[in-house]
Amino acid sequence: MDKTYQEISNQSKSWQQTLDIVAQSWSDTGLTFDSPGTHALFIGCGTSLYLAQSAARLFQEVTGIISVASPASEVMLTSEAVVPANMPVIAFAISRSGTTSEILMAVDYLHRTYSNVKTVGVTCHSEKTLAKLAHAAICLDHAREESVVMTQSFTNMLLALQWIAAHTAKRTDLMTELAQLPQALETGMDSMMEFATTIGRDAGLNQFIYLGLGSYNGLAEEGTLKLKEMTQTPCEAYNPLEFRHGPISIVEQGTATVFLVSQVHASYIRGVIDDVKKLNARVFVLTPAAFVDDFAGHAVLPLADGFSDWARAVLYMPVLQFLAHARAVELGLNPDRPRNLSQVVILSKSE
Ligand code: F1P
Repeated sequence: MDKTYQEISNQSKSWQQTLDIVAQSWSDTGLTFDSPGTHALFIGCGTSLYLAQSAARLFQEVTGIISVASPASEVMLTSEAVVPANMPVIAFAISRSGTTSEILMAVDYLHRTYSNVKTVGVTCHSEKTLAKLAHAAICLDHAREESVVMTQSFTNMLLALQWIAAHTAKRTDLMTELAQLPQALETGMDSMMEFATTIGRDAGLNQFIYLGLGSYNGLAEEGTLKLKEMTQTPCEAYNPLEFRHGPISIVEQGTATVFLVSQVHASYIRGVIDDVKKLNARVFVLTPAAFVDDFAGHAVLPLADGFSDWARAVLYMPVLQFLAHARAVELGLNPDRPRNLSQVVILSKSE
């Protein structure tokens, strides 16, 4: 069995490990959002940027703290447009490897340029540069991968940031929900794998559109990145309501549309589903089990009930990861060796 598959399948275990250590890790940073006006900044590259985008939405949603996501490169190249200048900022610098050039350059730039910014490395490699360079670090070494593509590291780092958000907001109800996610994943894993494998093996599908709104948009983007990395399949991610505003032109026979449905937006998303169906798109819906009947006639994967949209976010990801993996295997590709990629992008001195 390839490493990628093992790492996707390991997530209920690694989520539990993250939940076991995150309270202590956050407390050890000594940081809080208690000072009035403190802003949150989330930065990363590639998968870690999509993570930053979801995390910023999730963070602001429950804390009310202004939260911005940015590619790490823009922190140093267009810093005035990204970094709040006159208020305290906690900047979460996300990088599985802790060695990506742009993230290290961004943290170094923040330290040299902004005395109002405290940096927190979020990483799966405590021994690498980021954890030492940043003012503080959240290290999830148990969630690192041997394979190139990021799967469990994405969900674990997101889960840790969600826990910090819920803790900051003093939302014990959400912390309780997060604590139930490993079991929900364990219970749902087989059906997720089966659903994803059926789609991934379908030779009639030639392009994929992932649709997610708000914090789910970063998840949709990350889903497409898995497909690109492992299979080089044409794919794009959109906010479902944005999809009608032009991009819907690309729908044709053989287009798979995969909807990450949140409970509160379900009625809006149903309208988009009707529209793409009329254009002969294939429709796949991931939704809490209680809403399955609302999507009768489509291929639906019921996700665990009993979670708010906010807490359920990471539960969508293993499905999209399994889908990319299944398609890679179907196409005869090795998921552990994606084309043109290595685990880390390190820029040469002149770049
Ligand atoms: C970020 C990243 C990965 C991508 C590739 C290169 O890594 O862009 O998302 O899959 O392997 O690196 P990191 O900064 O999170 O280690």
